[in-house]
Amino acid sequence: MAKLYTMPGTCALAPNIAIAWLAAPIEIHNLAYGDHKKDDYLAINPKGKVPALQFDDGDVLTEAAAILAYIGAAYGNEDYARDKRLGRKEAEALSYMTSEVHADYGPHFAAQRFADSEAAQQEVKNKAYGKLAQHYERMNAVLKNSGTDWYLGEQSFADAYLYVLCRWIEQTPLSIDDYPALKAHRQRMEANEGVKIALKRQGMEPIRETKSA
Ligand SMILES: N[C@@H](CCC(=O)N[C@@H](CS)C(=O)NCC(=O)O)C(=O)O
Repeated sequence: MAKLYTMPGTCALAPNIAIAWLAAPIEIHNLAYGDHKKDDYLAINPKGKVPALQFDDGDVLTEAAAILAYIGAAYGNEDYARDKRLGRKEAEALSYMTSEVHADYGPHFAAQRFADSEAAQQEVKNKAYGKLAQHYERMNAVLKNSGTDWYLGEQSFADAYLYVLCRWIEQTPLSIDDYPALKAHRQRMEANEGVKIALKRQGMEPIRETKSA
């Protein structure tokens, strides 16, 4: 069976949720923190990051957006076909969330990759929080304007990734209270059975409005 590599607290939760939603025959292998930099895993994904999807023949697919596209195409209904509107909008949303929003978390998670001194690191972090605030503002508006419970007006994997981002905000000086549509989305996601299954598989707890993403 194909295997998805995850790690607690990470964006691998999004494909993990997708697998739960579609009951896709993909096993979850939850790495302990730190194992992603060990030789055994580096032989699977030399980038030393999660998620990675390993197929039965040994081939490996990395990058959350690509993995989600594969899961949708292989196990989703026809709306996931790339030429359908939901599929197109989902690809757009996931590209934005992975390459823009996640990327702007870089200075928060690993400030040392961006600057040397503590003061300079704090400065890049503060800049990043400003950019993240703009992202959350935008995503809050998209969700609100959808007029539905779902980011794109219908359930899609963008909701799974959005949930990851709405967990991470707890680690920052930003507050989910400033983004009411996102806060309500996060609460709905925590009540979702597939999300509960995925969280458990990844050794994670729901937020329950505490400061512990
Ligand atoms: N561009 C990659 C980013 C993957 C990524 O940064 N994963 C994080 C967890 S959310 C990770 O494994 N970080 C470990 C590290 O950088 O040491 C994707 O979208 O899948």
